[in-house]
Amino acid sequence: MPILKCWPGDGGKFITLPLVITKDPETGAQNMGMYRLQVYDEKTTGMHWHLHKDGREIYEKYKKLGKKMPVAVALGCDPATIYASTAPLPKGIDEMMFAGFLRKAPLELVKCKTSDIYVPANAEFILEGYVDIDELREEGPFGDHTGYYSIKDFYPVFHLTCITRKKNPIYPATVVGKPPMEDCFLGKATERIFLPFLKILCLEIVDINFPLEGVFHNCVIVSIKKRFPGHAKKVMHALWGIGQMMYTKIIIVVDEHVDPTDLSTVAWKVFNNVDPKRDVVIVDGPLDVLDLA
Ligand SMILES: [Mn+2]
Repeated sequence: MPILKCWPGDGGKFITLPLVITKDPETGAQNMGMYRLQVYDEKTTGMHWHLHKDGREIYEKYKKLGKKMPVAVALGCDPATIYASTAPLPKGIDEMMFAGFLRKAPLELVKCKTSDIYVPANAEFILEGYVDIDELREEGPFGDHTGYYSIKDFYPVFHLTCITRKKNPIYPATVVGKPPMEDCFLGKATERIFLPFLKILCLEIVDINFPLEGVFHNCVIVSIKKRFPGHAKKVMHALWGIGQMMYTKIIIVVDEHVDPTDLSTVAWKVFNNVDPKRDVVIVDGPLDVLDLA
């Protein structure tokens, strides 16, 4: 496979668009997430699941049970399915079901050859294998979507035991780096697809903009229908309480007549109308593992 080494300081070649599929040993529910795979040799890769990710949580369950963890990796599916693996869904919502919702047609699945995991039937390649619960190996560095290298760290190892593929498969890849890069548009899709859900949770939200330069989790501009003093602060705390919005470092709240995507107007309002001593709220909270500060 033409697996890319994207940047000169990268620790090696990385599979950058994998759909990593795992099965909860307690509930049997599947999870599909996009976790990069650093190629170590012909049969092993890194398994880069961060502390906060669903795949990692399932891994912790296998660890408790003392069992080897079966893992399947789909490479090259339809765009909705690839996107769904990156979507910040609530825990327990099946990414493949969500892909079916986006496609307006069910996603056809097929059982792996060597495990009970179900994988998208339209994938170009399926990598089957396992993660050993006692094994960690150095992973990285990797030129990340922040525009900086993520430093080396220890992560689990994926052992490849079986490959199935289409007759003439196409290997998919993406290159991330200083924004705007390819992944920015996955992020923008999330912004639009999830806005209606955010509006259900926070009725006062009108629109939202994650500027590309903020690498999504760092900054959000939100416009609201303000009804009472302190309303902006209520919205900030609500957003910090919703899923991956917890990583947001900077939230800028504007009135409903300001378009959050009109950065010039947002800057004009903020620079002129903010009394920092009164209006800026500084709180503590969790950060993404990739945070550079
Ligand atoms: Mn999930």
